[in-house]
Amino acid sequence: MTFTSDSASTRFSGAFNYSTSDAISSTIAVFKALSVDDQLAVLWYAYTEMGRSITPAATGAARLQLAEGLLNQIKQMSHAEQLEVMRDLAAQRNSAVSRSYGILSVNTKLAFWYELSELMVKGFVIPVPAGYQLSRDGSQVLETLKELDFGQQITVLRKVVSDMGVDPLAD
Ligand code: 45D
Repeated sequence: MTFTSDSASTRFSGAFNYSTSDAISSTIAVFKALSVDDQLAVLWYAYTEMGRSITPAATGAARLQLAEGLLNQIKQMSHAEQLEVMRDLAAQRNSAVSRSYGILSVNTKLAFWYELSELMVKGFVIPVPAGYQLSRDGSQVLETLKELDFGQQITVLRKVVSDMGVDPLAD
């Protein structure tokens, strides 16, 4: 079998596309294998890195209205309860908050996490402890995420936040 320059370039671009989508899917897979705490910490660090590129306008006020009740509820909770709620979401544990979250659209789920981060910055939500140590896999996920472009980062984030919580309408 011979290879023309044409097929070589096809193979090259195929490999390139593969490695891009591979970076995305492996980042998602490694993220999902992290401990619940590391998942929350990576999300938080991702937000601190991306914060400037996500404009409040882009997240859409209308979208947030759907999550507003949930966010207000969380705002009223003690720090310990807030942490528990977030751990329940990441662990897909069946709780009232996980079920309310589960019916949101994917973009509203992203907007929800974005807003939680804003509430953290404003001091309404428990902060990540200053000395928190990510596992090696956690740091790896974060580094890979930083190297992706914005659209690819969104793809990863959409997938991980859409899997969180519990879909009360599923089976
Ligand atoms: O004690 O609608 C630990 C666009 C350790 C446009 C902890 C968009 C133990 C369309 C567990 C760490 C696509 C731009 C404590 C939307 C311990 C549109 C605490 C995108 C205390 C929405 C951990 C929006 C804690 C995007 C408190 C990209 C962790 C939004 C908290 C991205 C983590 C939002 C939080 C992101 C993370 C939000 C709140 C990445 C939030 C991340």
